[in-house]
Amino acid sequence: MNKQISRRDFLKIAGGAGLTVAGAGLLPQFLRKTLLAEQVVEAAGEFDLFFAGTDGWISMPPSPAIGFYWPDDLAPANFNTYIFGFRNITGLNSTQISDQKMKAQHSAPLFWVDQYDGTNEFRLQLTNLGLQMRPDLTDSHTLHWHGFRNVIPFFDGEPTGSISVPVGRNFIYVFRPRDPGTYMYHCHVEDVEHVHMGMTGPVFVRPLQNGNTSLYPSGKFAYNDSDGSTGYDREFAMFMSEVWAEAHWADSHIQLPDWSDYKADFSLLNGRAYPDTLVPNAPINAAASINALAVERDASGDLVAPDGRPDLQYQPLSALVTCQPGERVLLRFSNLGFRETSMTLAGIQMRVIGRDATLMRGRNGANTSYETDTILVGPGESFDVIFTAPAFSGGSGSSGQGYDSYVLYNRRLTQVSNLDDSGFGGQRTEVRVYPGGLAAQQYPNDWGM
Ligand SMILES: [Cu+2]
Repeated sequence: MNKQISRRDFLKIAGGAGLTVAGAGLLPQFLRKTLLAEQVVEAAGEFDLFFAGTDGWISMPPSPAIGFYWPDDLAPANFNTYIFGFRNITGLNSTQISDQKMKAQHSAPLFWVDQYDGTNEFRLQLTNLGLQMRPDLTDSHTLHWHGFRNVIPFFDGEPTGSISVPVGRNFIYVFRPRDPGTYMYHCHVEDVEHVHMGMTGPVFVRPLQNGNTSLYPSGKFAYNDSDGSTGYDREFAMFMSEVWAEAHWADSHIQLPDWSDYKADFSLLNGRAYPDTLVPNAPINAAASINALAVERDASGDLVAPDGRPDLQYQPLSALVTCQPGERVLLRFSNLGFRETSMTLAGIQMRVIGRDATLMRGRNGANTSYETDTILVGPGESFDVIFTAPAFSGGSGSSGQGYDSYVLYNRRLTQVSNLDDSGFGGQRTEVRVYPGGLAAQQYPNDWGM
């Protein structure tokens, strides 16, 4: 059987079932035939992406030790911070998949989907590889698409209102994304812990308007704007998260953190703290990056590290922005840390064209976008900003490096320095304007070189 259950059918059935409660004894069988998890899975059929939840190790930049919590004394060579996280295991065989235990990445894999056009449901299968450092925990995982407005509870991922994925099981989430924009996703099981431990990442919904080269030459848009105002040449995810060293140590040492003591030690952009934010992406297979950033994998299915940086093997996504004069650059900010961020792009005005996956337009169509150099992004919020790359000045301050450099950083001292007295760390990166020579972007956060 491969009959698809549409959202409308589901509501009709659920409503109908409710009406029959007082009536004939049809209800149990009726529910059994329509609402069992296995049958929805069966109805879902093939998947577009296959993710795994597991645990693993990442690396924060060297800084003074944080009590006895960090660097973590259980960390394998090259790493210092324990995480829970996701991996993209699409295309791996079953042996390779089980070999990805304790090889989670942070931030979680960047993926994107096309707006629903009536036919293109998006299916993401999730499996649970368990937590290798925590044999005492049998936590399930889910994939919750934060801010998504039209999800039926079954696929929402909030574990008390829908199902979750136990160790060793698979589940296919089915989406019909109707609202373009920048979202974030996370595991919703034990969510303070699983979110903070790293099961968080960015996801974009691409508008139906994409491909319309008469509105903007690239044919790439953030929203269905009808006038080309959200057209862009390059796009970059700016995903924000945090590491509280004590909580990560507690999870690797089978202790319980007290979340009311929360005090983040590291603030991250795309899973990295400055200056690692400037390190290139891990090698990307551009041709395979159809629905997700396809980080190159070795024969065992493990991630290939950025060149010369084995410590960043499980932090594949760069936060450096590269562009050429006159190009429109879309920055997709989202925040799943637990604190508000204050992101400033020094020397370039940004135009806020979307917030929380909503085009900046009033109900009467009025344009409510605005220019600023600073945005305040609360936990769970997203901002879409576009700036036009300024003329190449020949390098005031760039000392012959061949590009102009503009700093993009969090104005909050604790979140930009990580309180390391070297001044390094935190949510800081650069926008580099090259005079020319960059290739067109093939995937988000592609440097074009
Ligand atoms: Cu989880």
